[in-house]
Amino acid sequence: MSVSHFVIGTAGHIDHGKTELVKALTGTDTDRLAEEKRRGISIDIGFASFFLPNGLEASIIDVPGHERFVKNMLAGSTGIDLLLLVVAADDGVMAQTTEHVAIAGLLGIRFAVVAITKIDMVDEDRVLEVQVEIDELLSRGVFKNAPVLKVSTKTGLGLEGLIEAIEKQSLELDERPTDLPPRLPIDRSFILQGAGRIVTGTLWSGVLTTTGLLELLPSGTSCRPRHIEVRGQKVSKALAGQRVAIDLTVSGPAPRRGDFLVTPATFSLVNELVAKVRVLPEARVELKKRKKVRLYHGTREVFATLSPLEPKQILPGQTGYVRLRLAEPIAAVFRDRFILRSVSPITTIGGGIVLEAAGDRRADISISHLDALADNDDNRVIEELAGRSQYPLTTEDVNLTAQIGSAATDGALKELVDDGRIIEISSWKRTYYVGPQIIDAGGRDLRRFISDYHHEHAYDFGVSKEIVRQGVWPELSSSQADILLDYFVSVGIVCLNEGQVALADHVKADPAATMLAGVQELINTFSPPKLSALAAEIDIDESELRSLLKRLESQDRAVRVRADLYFSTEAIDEARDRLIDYLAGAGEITVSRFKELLETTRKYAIPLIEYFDQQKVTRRDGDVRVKEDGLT
Ligand SMILES: Nc1nc2c(ncn2[C@@H]2O[C@H](COP(=O)(O)OP(=O)(O)O)[C@@H](O)[C@H]2O)c(=O)[nH]1
Ligand SMILES: [Mg+2]
Repeated sequence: MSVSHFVIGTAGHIDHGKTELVKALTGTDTDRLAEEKRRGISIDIGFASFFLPNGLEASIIDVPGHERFVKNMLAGSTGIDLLLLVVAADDGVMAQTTEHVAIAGLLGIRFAVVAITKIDMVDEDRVLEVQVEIDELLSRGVFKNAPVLKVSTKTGLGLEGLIEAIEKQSLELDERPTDLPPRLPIDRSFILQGAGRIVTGTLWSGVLTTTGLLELLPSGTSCRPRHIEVRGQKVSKALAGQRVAIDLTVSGPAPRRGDFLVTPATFSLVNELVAKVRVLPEARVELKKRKKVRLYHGTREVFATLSPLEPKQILPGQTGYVRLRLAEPIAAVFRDRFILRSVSPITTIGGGIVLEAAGDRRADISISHLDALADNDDNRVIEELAGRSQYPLTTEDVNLTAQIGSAATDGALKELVDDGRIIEISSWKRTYYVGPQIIDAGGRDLRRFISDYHHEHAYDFGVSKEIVRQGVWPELSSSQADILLDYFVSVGIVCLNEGQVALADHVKADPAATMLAGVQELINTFSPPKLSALAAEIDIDESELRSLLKRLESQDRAVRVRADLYFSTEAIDEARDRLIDYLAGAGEITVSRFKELLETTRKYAIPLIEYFDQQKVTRRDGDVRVKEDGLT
């Protein structure tokens, strides 16, 4: 895949010619601070636009090489696509050459071009020696195939070849995901006369536009973008992987380097990370319990306390899983990279990749879970994340938690569903994904819960959805529980009737069916017994009888005429027929005539005739009833 824009970051020891090389390539002097000009060294990061002959547009971030300014180098190196490693032919590989290469590897940068500078100052043998040093340095890591070019900014020798090599490498770069929410680590924040507050950074993911509000993290300050610029041009939107300058109206504390600019409510702050880390072979520390470290994430530095999970001690050159307790919250998500440095003296220890980013401490972390998350195979990661989620996830949820673009997520989910490794649930025209274990466990819990309920309330149809949610899935939102419930209805484990959930086989077997039929028979008369008598007759208590009657009513087999007075639907239909027939002939009817008509007593005739009034079959007119729609 190739890209339309990308970011190059310089790297290398102080005085090796990084800034001079950027100037030779772009015409821009990145040492913009007065102090930088006076001392002739780079202190902070500098920026230059770089238009390549093949039409590609790049931005160059020039970083300081001095040991004391590695912190600034880190702020500049986050989010770069291609490393421009500069090694001076006279000095050769030096301390910050090695350190910068290690940091770039840990930040997940995968492509590099190496420039041996100042070749005008040495003879050819020396250049060959330096080339050997570089090969040795890079042979261990991801940059082992990086092209090495010899240049002099003094004579201009080799610059064309360097540009060609950069063009060639750019064809290998991957587009950054634009279908994830935008996250911009701010590397500069300043007031521009006549404009206002400007922040800049390399957009990690997503698309930034001038519409809507943005949010600064960790402060939570809301702000409104007024203009966005990419390489000095006003744009309506900036894409992931671009250098961005934004003119912001901020209502609150001013943004600072280290802040993230995001869309509101898309990223949460976390206080704890579980991560896979690598300790550099040249680091002279080992990671042990409760080690205090400096953590660099995005453009931010925070203090953290690190404790290894596995192995218990991580030695130089080793990798392992650790838990990091952060002194201040950061907006980190799965797969974010970070660098670790010691507290004092400040040296680079190593770095890692975030596997779990949590607001609070998670107690139960299994190593096999971390192994799956640390895998480079997206399918395995998605299976682990979606499969272990306690609730059904949408494709967008999976995108976000896996930090993978939507096309890749869709493909992976389809394969996993086909293989039966993830279950697909459709509910209310949306599709959700959940792991087979969650479905198995959920099905078991649901069955047990409803079955217990059926035992205790044999004459109820089932149990209300709300009680099921609270009893089986107390930790889920009601819509999440509903999605699972819909699934169990669709696969025939439970049935749902007017908000009541019952086990499917319970409804089929209907253990109360005979009982129901019995009650129905007993009220199939114009003079049904009192509830207490009825209950005694079939040997159940009154509350059970009430549920049976309610059930009959819900099945249209009984009619409740008054509190505690039920007739079978058949009896009601018969009474209505007789009433209508009589009125058709006589035109009106008294209660006592109606009583005779049904061969019952006033005790039943009065509630029944009032029921028919209510049903608009009859209308009271003094002492008599007339047909509601008829004229006397
Ligand atoms: N002779 C010679 N001097 C160079 C070359 N590149 C850089 N320099 C000089 O080396 C010094 C350090 O360069 P600079 O770009 O500031 O180094 P940085 O610290 O890596 O940014 C400056 O005095 C440059 O003029 C080169 O190719 N040939
Ligand atoms: Mg410099």
